[in-house]
Amino acid sequence: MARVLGSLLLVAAAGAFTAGAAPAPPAKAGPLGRVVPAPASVTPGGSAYRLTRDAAIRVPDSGEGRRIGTQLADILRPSTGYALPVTSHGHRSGIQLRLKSGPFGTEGYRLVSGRGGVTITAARPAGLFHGVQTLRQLLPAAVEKDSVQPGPWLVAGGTIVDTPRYAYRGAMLDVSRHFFTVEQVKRYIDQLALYKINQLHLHLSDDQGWRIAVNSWPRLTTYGGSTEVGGGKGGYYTKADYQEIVRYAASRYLEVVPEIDMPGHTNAALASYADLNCDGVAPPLYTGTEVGFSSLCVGKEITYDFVDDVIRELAAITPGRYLHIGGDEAHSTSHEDYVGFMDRVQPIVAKYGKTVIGWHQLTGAHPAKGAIAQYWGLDDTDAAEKAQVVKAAQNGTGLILSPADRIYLDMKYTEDTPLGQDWAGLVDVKRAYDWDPGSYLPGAPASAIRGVEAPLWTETIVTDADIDYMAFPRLAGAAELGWSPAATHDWDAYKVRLAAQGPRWEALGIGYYRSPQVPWPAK
Ligand code: NGO
Repeated sequence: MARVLGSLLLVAAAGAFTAGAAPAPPAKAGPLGRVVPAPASVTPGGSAYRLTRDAAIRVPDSGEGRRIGTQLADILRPSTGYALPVTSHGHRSGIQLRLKSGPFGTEGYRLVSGRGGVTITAARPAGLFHGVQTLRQLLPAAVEKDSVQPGPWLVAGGTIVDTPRYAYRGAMLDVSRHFFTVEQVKRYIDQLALYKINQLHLHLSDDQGWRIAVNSWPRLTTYGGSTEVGGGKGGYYTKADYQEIVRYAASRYLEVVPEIDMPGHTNAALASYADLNCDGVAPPLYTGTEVGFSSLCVGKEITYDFVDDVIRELAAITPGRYLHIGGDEAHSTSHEDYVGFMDRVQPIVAKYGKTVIGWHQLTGAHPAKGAIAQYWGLDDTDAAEKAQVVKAAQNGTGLILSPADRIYLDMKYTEDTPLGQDWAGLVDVKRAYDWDPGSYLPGAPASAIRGVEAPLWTETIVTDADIDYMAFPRLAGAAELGWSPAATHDWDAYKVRLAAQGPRWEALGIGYYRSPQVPWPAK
């Protein structure tokens, strides 16, 4: 009784009590370090901060700092019901975002919380943005809801100083096997941003569909984009659509990495243009899920005209540094042809100002200077194949780690998982988290490891709910592997921080998999 009364008094004090509202939780802030990905350094201490009705969000005059403050206000206003003016003037207490040179790098930040307010300081806007994501997680999960909640809105006292372990922290969405609209991609971007993922790799072409408009080859989309796995209507992005995704991603500090998979995984292109086929005959569109049966015609000059046009047009609408050229499972291309094709295509990417990323089979050809290989093997991949990747890394090729039996979000969690595949085995939540990118490929120099990426292939994934279920909670583990120092790695501590994300996902409408490995709070 005393506790209930205490809660009611606190709710009244917070000024948000409405008749009939559920009793507020006890007024205690969650621990300062209860954040995913784990911050580099957490020093709890001092009084908690209570966000109140009269608080302001103080921001720098600069455009980006102000925009980040406005994004924060947009998250906090509906659930708190507070006005939270975003201002560069005055001294009202509350949340302050500061851009100031300091040892934060491009993405790091410092967050100080105490009785008088919360201050996030960063050298660059990306750092402020990431600090804001940390602040969201320090506030109660109900802050994510879109209707007024009782509060109280407490942030534990202390200091977080944070900076990422890896510069490349990616997630891939396969929009070819099933097409996802701009709105669906934006929804995923919002989810990724909360976990400080900074690269969105879009798998834009495959056997089942070509998803990006290329003006010089219009049938790629009008015909090649007209279906998907299972025979649905598919779809594609106009250039304006794609640019809208790029813009939205950039506003959340994600860089878009577009992929055109070649020379294999190209049936949609081959079906659209007979000339691209060695025999001059266009195959039918394909809506199955087999891999490895298609290849661009490596010996024909028109193939390189095609590749040049596609890369030129795509590079022109891609502000990011990278262009992914696939290169996996070219089972219908001889080794010699594969090497020759990659030798010709990589310089085209460079000509249009981009850095090559390829699946790790690229290391079996001649990776261009500065190229990055994306490793998607398994723990027990053949030693010779791993050695080839390690050797390339020793010779300067960068690596992105996406081991399929750890981080492929399309793998089933258990035998009973209704969606997904199991060719790489079952990937439960612990398995997805419990590995170290730094030592995963022994012999690869630490400087070669650019980071990690969690691909979501969509042979069996159709809806937002499907994405949610496969990505959450495993995506959070991938984000932590990319961001947090190796010293923080500990499954037992992680699963407690992860469990605290469950109510946040519920508040955000994310239908996650309630893995029995994680001590979720009762719903
Ligand atoms: C493989 C294959 C993809 C599949 C995926 C399914 C890579 C790099 N190529 O990963 O075409 O969609 O598995 O898990």
